[in-house]
Amino acid sequence: MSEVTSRLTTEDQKKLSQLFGKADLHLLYKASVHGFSAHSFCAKCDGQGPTVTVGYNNQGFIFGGYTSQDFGKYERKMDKKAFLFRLHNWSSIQPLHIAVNPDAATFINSNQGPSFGDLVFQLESKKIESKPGQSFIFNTSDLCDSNVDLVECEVYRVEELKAPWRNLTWTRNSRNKLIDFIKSYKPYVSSVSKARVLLIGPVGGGKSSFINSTNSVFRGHVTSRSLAGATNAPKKYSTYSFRGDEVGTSPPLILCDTMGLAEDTESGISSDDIISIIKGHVPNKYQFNPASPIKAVTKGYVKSVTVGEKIHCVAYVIDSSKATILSTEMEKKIRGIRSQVNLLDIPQIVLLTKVDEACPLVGKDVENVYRSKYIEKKVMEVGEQLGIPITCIVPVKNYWSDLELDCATDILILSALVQMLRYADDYFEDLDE
Ligand SMILES: Nc1nc2c(ncn2[C@@H]2O[C@H](COP(=O)(O)OP(=O)(O)O)[C@@H](O)[C@H]2O)c(=O)[nH]1
Ligand SMILES: [Mg+2]
Repeated sequence: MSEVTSRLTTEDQKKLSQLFGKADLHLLYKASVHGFSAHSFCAKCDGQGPTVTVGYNNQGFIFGGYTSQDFGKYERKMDKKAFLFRLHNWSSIQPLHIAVNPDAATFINSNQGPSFGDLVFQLESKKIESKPGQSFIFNTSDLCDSNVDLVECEVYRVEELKAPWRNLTWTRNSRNKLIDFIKSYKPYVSSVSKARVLLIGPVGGGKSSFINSTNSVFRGHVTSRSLAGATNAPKKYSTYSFRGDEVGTSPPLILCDTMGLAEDTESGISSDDIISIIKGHVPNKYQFNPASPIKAVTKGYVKSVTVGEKIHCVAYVIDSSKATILSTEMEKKIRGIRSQVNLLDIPQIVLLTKVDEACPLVGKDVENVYRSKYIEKKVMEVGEQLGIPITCIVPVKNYWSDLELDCATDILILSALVQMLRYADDYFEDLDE
């Protein structure tokens, strides 16, 4: 789909952003594109954190409300940070800011459209309903010259930066330290020369791109090795060793790429095949057949397996840019796999990809990743959905359109790799005991 463009001019955006301090706006919903309906609004805006709703009437008035709370069906919430506003098209006139009455609750309820208690956007009838006096003290004429007909309604996520919730140093020196860690890493078990990490996740999550990105960082320039973005997703099992100027001829890591997970039971890799990979029975280049998982009698099945051929860490690769990160079916599927992987005592982590797409502040500057409230929210969300501790979730931005390497992007990728090696070592230590 072509990108939906904001109706706010740059000047309007600047004025509106002033009302929040240091914040960026990310357009989630535009009624003229997504539909003047409560259903379309809910689909785009529920659970997105702080948002600002912007209404337009045919007299050129721009007005609306801010809430720091999630929108969610039939939910009533109190929000002391909520406010209403109006921007004026005369640049000399400051935006009007109407703070919430501190004694009154603001009820957020997306049943009909964005609601701020006294101001409700009735999307189906393209009107606002305004009954000032309870949560906010204002005159409808000040907001919109009492012209309640809506020609457009947009909802933006308000992206704010906070003190970093995880500390990373973004210098060349710290990048090089991560490289050094990888170069000097040796698996705890002497019979194993490389840690094997299996990447699992829904199609399009960024598995192949992560392998390409790793290869790029190790080589010192952007490369394209694994088939990223393949529309006809490969059904082959592929294992990747690396080499490169940065890490020498044999860095101690193998990344294993699988066919993606699908929501239904017929397509996508089966849980049985995943367990066979983890146990080391699946040969490189094996063609999966979702209808018939690999068995001991299947051609190529690896019968006697050494520790080095087994998987030592599993990484779930999940796209952070989707409004709902994991559907109920996908959550169930991954939880099912997780419980089997737990029984095998394999450490597991999550790579939360596409953070540049999920949060525009990170898109502008990758160093904002741990300062983005939105990314933190997504980390919590995925942690809760999969029952994985936050410490095991690493946000990454892959090299997907870039032509040149960038220090901050390298640091995120290398941090994820270091985390994998550390977890693999936990596995080796447990084996030794
Ligand atoms: N913006 C953004 N796009 C990404 C990122 N990683 C992957 N992509 C895109 O997402 C699509 C799917 O990625 P791919 O690696 O093929 O996913 P796979 O099916 O899990 O192997 C490709 O078009 C990539 O360009 C990322 O970190 N940021
Ligand atoms: Mg792929």
